[in-house]
Amino acid sequence: MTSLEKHLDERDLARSLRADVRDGLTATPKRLPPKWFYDARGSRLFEDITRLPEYYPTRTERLILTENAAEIARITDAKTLVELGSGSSEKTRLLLDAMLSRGTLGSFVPLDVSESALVEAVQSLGVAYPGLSISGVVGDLTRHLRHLPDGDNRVVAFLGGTIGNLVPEERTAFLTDLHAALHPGEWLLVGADQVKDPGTLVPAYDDAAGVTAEFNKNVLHVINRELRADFDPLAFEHAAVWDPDREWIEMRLRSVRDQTVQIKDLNLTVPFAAGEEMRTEVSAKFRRDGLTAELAASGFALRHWWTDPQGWFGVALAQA
Ligand code: AVJ
Repeated sequence: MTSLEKHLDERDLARSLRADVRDGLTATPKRLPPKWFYDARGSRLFEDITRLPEYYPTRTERLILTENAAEIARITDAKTLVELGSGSSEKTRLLLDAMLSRGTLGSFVPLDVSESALVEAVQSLGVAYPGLSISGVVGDLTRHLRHLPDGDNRVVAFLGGTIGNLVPEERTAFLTDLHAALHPGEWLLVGADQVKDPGTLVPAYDDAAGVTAEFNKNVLHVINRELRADFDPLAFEHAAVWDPDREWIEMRLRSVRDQTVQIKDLNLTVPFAAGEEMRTEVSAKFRRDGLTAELAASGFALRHWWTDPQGWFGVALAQA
């Protein structure tokens, strides 16, 4: 049984893209939110990133989940698995398999902003898990948590380190909203990339093959297409910078020359100075204690913590 519920349609998406681009490109310094990377091409480029030698998070988290999915299933006895920002749901299968063999699981609820990614995931999972009720929700994880289907003993999985795309204030708002959407005793399973040597972190966001650079510039292609803009992607350079105070990676696009960009649908002309940098993504890195405190501040109690032998990536299981 599969179904799809929409809390976001093309008009909502178009409206929020316009607002984000107008706000971000008229701010100082300029910025764009990372969620606009992921059109079909951007999602493909991200999949390529996950297979790069420098990009350790995906394979490290997969290792942690492979080793501990059975324990996660045993501890939670999940009846419903909710996955936020599910994208392609390869790691989800590890959890679904473990929860199904435990015998408690009845439904899976993936939530994603991308309707196409969601439809694909719901269809292929529907074939692989014919007995499972799968209800996709097209929505924005910072806005539509209230619309999660009610259930009992739900486990909400937020994997991949995507929580790091939220800045601290956004994380607090997100965790507080999520806590309000859950019943006491329900679960949050969150994957968080850990603080480590910048010599490891920076190449993960600035790979030798240039895939991350293409991914970063993809936001310019998206804006060109969706808002009739004339960004020249060749006139911007990719940069990945470790901020040791805030403990996050920033991806930026640096203008290689003085230039102006027209964004027709916004009636906006945007000047860039040579060397000017625009922030396109924050990818925060965590420490166990800091994450535990953030979870606690939103009402979640950390129950379990798993990591890889090098301590590069952490998976936290917390209870509402
Ligand atoms: C999908 C948000 C987890 O921050 O590591 C990969 C996105 N950006 N390379 C991350 C990303 C550049 C990724 N997340």
